[in-house]
Amino acid sequence: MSPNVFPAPETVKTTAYTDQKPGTSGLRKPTKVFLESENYTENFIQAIIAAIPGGDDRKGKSLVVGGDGRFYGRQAVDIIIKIAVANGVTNLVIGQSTILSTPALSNLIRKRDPSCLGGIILTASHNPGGPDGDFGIKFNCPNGGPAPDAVTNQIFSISKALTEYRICKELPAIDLDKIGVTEFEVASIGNVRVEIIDSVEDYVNMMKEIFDFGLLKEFLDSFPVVINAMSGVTGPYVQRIFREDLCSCNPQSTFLNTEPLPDFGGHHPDPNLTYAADLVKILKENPELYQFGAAYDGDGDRNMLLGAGGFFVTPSDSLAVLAANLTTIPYFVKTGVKGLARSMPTSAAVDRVGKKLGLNVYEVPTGWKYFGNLMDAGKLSLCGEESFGTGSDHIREKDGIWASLAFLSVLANKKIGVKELMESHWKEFGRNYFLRLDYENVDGEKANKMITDLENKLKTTKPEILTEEIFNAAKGSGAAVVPEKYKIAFTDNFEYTDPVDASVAKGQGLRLVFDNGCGRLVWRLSGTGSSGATVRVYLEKFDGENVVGEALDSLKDFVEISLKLTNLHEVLNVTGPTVIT
Ligand code: VG1
Ligand code: CO
Repeated sequence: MSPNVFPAPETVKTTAYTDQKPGTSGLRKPTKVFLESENYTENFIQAIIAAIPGGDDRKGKSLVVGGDGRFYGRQAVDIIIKIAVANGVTNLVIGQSTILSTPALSNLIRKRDPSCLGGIILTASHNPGGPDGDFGIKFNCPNGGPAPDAVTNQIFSISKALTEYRICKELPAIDLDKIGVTEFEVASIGNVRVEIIDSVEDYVNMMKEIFDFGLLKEFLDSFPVVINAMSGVTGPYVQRIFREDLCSCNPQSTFLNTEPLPDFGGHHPDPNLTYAADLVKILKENPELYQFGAAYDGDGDRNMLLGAGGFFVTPSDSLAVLAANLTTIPYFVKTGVKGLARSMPTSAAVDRVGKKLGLNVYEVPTGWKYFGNLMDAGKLSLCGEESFGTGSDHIREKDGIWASLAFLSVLANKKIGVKELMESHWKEFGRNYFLRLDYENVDGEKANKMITDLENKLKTTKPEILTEEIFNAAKGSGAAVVPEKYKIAFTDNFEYTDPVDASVAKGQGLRLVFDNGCGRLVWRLSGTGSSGATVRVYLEKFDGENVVGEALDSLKDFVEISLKLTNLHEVLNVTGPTVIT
C-alpha cells in the first residue's frame, strides 16, 4: 500500500441502544450520556448514515457537518468523519472550528452541491451545554430541512437493531480550525476530500441577496441596537453582519456575548425573557438610547425581538407583522408570497393577515420539519413558531439573524420604532394576546398522566358541565369575564395530515378552542428536553378593541382555567411556571 493510501474501513461490534429516538428536533441527551455510554455517538452516526441512500449514491457527494460550538462537538466531528468515510461518503464539508449555525448549514446543504446528501448538526439548540449540560445530533435532508418523521423513525429503528458500525480509525489528522482542503485515498473506498470552510461567508452572501443592505445600513446609522449572541454560534455572524457592516457607522450599537463558548458561559442559550434577562435590562435602563434588541439561541435559529425600553414583541406577533409587510423585503418582491404557516400553538395573529391578503395559512404541528414539504411544493413563503422561531423559504430552517433583519427592514421602510409598528398593526388587525407557561423539568410520569387525564376529561365531560367549570374558574380569577364569549367550539388532540405527502402526525397537543375565534388553551409535552418532562401551556385571547394592554392581565382568567382543568400545581407539585413568555 502506498503511504498516501489509508487502510480500509474496519467493522466494530457494538450493542444497540434503545433510547436514540430523535425528538422534536434531533437526538438530545445529557452530554454525559455521549461521553460515558460506550459507542453512543458512533452508533447514532452509523444509524444516520445507514438511513442515507448507499453504495455509489454516496460517492463524490457531500455531507455538510457543523454545529453550535458546544462542548464535545469536536470529538463528534472526528467520529463523523471516520464513520462517514468508512460508509462510502467521500466528500465532507465542515465549518471552521466546527462552527455552523443551523440556518447557515441549511443554506450550505442547498447551495454547495446539487447532489448533497444532507447535513449533520451538532447542537442541543437552546439547551445548556458543557459536561453537565446537553449535547445533540440532528440530521438534515438534501432539501436543507430537518429530517421528517419518516426519516427519523427509520434512523431510530436502525439504531435499535444495530450490531456493528464501520469506521476508518486511521485517517490523516485534519486541522478543523484551518480553512482548506485535505485530500487522501482510503483503500476500498477511493479518493476522499475534506473541506474546512469559512462558517459565515456563504450565509452573509445570502443575506445580502435577500435584504436591501443599503437601506438597512442607512437606517441603523441613527437607530442604535443591542444584540446578544448569548455565547452561542451566532457570535461570528453578528460580528460580520451587524458590527462590521450594518452598524459600523453607529458606535452606540452594542454587541454582547459574541464569542461562542463550549458551555455558553454557563448560561441557558435560550432567547426568552427569563434567560436573556440581561438584554431586557439594558433596554429598560437605556430607553432613550437603544431602539431595538435581539437575542439568538445556541444554534442561531431562534430570535427574540425587543423595542426601546424593553418592549417585547411576541414571536407570534412578529410573524404577523412580517406577513403584513413582506413586500418591504427584496427577496419576496422577487419570489412573490406563496403562502403563510404557523405551528399549531402559535397565535392566530398571522391568520388575520393571511385572510386580508388572500393567502393560505397552514397550521402544522410543533417543529420546523413540518414546514419543509409545503416550501418544497411552492405553497409557503413565510412561517413561524411561538417558540421564537421565524423563517422563510430561503432555507429550510428557522433563522434568527434573518428574522431580525426582516423585522428591521420593515422598520427601515416605514421609518418607525418597534412599539409604533406593533401598535399600528394591532389597531388594524386586532390583537391576539398570547402567553406560554413552561413547567420545566417536572416528573415525567406525572406529566404524562396529567395530559392523559386532561384528554379524557375533555373528551368525556358534557359541554355544559365543562362550560360551567370554565366559567367558575374564570370568575375566580377576578378578571372581567364575558361568559357568553367562552362557548366551547371544540376540544381535541391536534392531528395533522400533510397536504403534500398525506403523512399523518397524531397526538400533537390538546386544544380547547372557544367559539367566534375569541381564544383557546393548548397543552402539550415538550419533545426537546433531555431529562424529566416539560409541560407547555399556551393561552391565547383575541381582542379587537383594547389592543395595548398586558398579556398577563388579559389572560388572567385563562391561566386560572388551565390550572383548574389540570390541577397542575397539585399534580406536578410546583408553585408556578419556570418560564413565562
Ligand atoms: C421546542 C419548541 C418548538 C421548536 C423546537 C426546536 O420544542 O416548542 O417550537 O421547533 O423546540 O427548537 P418542544 O417539543 O420542546 O416544545 V430549537 O431552536 O431547540 O431546535
Ligand atoms: Co435552536
